[in-house]
Amino acid sequence: MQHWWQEVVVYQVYPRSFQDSNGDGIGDLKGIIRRLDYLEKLGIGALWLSPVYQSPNDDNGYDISDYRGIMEEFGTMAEMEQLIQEAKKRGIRIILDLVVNHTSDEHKWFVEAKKAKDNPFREYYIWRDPINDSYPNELTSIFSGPAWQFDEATQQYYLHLFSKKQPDLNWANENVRDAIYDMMNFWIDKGIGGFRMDVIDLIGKVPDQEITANGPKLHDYLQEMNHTTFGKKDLLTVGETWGATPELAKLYSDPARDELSMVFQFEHISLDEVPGQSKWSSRPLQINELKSVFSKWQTELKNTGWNSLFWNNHDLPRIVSRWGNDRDYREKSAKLLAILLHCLKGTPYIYQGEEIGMTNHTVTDISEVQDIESRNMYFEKTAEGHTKEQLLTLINQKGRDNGRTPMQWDSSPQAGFTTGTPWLAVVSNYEKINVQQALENPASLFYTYQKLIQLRKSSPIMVWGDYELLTETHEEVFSYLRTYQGKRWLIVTNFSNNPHAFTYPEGEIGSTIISNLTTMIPREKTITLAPWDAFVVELG
Ligand code: TEU
Ligand code: CA
Repeated sequence: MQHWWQEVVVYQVYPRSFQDSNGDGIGDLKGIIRRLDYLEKLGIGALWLSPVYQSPNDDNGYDISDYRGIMEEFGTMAEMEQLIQEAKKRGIRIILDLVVNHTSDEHKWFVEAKKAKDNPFREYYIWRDPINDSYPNELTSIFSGPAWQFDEATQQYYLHLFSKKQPDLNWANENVRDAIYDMMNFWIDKGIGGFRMDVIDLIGKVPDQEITANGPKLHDYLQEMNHTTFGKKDLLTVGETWGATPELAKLYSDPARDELSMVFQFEHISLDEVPGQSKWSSRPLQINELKSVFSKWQTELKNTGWNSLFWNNHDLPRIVSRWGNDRDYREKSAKLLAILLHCLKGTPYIYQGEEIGMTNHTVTDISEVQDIESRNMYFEKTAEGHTKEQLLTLINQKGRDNGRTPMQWDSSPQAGFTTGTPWLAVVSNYEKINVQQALENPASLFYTYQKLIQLRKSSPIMVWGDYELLTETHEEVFSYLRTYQGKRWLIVTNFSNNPHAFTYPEGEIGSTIISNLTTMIPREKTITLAPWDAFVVELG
């Protein structure tokens, strides 16, 4: 069976940074509604909204205090409903961010739970007695430090795998699961198109055995969720699963198992980290490793399950600054990255600003950093003796604020994002890199993305074709075939600053489907690819 979510491109909006409508420096729902025509022009079929629920913003909305209320800074429930309707008119479905591994410590469940050991909500969370006057075990928080926080009043620790203002829910408790399914149905009834599920691989945790990801009950819970909520509705459901292997991804996305549409796997994303070390470690990307990771996922999920395709999200540095060349070949390398990713098999995701080639930004002092993960790392490592310069270099490379700077709409002050003072500084290159100039230039990156999205609508081969890696290439040339019903597409990319020779495989070279070259595609048997060349041709 074919599903709508296999044929669309999804666009992620980080509401805080997309478009401010009232000058308070914070993006909001009205701002998003105002920009729907732009998204329609791009051609997307779904919009993943990072959390818009009520939240004290310890982790920018990923700490939810009321799942059925809208954050005041973002707007009202009426505006949320309007967004769903206005998007629908433009063929865009709204995908909500489902953050149910944890709540905010200001959620009424936790406020109750904290009151007493015998409070009816106590077991909504994970409480343990101290052991030898200290932490129950060695579990650590993804945002630095121990994962256990002591509560003086009741003399127990609660678990928080993220910040201490994000206590983990106890999924082993049936009441928790029922309350969450109810909440999901509340949103489904409002006409949303699906859910992106935050760190969903953690909900089956067994804290006493120090098991966090991929716990024994994880898939039971997802099947129960599927049957109780979205199962019969053909919604898009995508799980965020940092530790997924293809084997695990098949468990999640095999339609016969009634779980999710697909997951975000992060194997490619970790390729410039030192194996076994944290996200802050780094080493150069090897294109050959990227080829093998993508090829493995394409091949393994060929018959069972479905891939998601992405370079960016609100937790990651900008791809053009990370693996492209934002200094000498910004637009060209960004076009290569777009063509390479969108021609793979799976559902592509674009993160706001990626379509105009927005870049990382540089800070010179920790006071400029908003992201809790970066800040906690900075203060922890400072205490361990690392220098300010060392730590800011890491934050400039990998810090999450890189992806969260305000959307660059035009060359007016604050890039057209706000008339006030933005909550996070606009990147200084906004006069050159912005939506307005991208729309005025027919050769811009924006139109490469628009064309890739149009092609997906007109070419079944792009959605359904089989993938085959061409291995007889240079280690910096990534080239592959897609084949479908007797048709073949050849994708050729020179993922480097160096020229490389490329020899066409057997077959007649047909028309050009898309390219980032300013000239015609050379058609001799062996050609020289210039740095960052990328093109797709039909192959007879
Ligand atoms: O991210 C999960 C997660 O593990 C990230 O914290 C990740 O390790 C890190 O950001 C990489 O830089 C999700 C959300 O996407 C993130 O924004 C939230 O902070 C986190 O869950 C907690 O809800
Ligand atoms: Ca605002």
